[in-house]
Amino acid sequence: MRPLPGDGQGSVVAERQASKTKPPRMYQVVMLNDDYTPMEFVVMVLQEYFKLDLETSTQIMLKIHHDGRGVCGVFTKDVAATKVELVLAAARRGGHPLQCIMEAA
Ligand code: TYC
Repeated sequence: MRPLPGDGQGSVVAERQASKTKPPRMYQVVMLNDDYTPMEFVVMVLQEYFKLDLETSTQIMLKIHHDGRGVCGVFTKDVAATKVELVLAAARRGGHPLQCIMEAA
């Protein structure tokens, strides 16, 4: 008779293997400064699309305003690409030149 698994006759227990799946590459979404987009709009975008609170959003907006660029968050590739698209679409709807890019983290 064929041995049943676990009956001690010919069944083999594989040792747990270390995971071979690497963590996904991450991407930071970066917003760039310009002279025309209102500060309030940038703060709204950070709250709405990056789920940041008012204080954090204001700090990031001011960092971008002073340094020329700032990181809004770090995400997997698809999520980062979607955030960039949503931000750019909202900016165009509002008639603002706001620029947003993604970079490998
Ligand atoms: N520099 C803009 C102003 O003075 C504000 C601004 C901040 C614009 C961040 C874009 O990503 C930006 N109205």
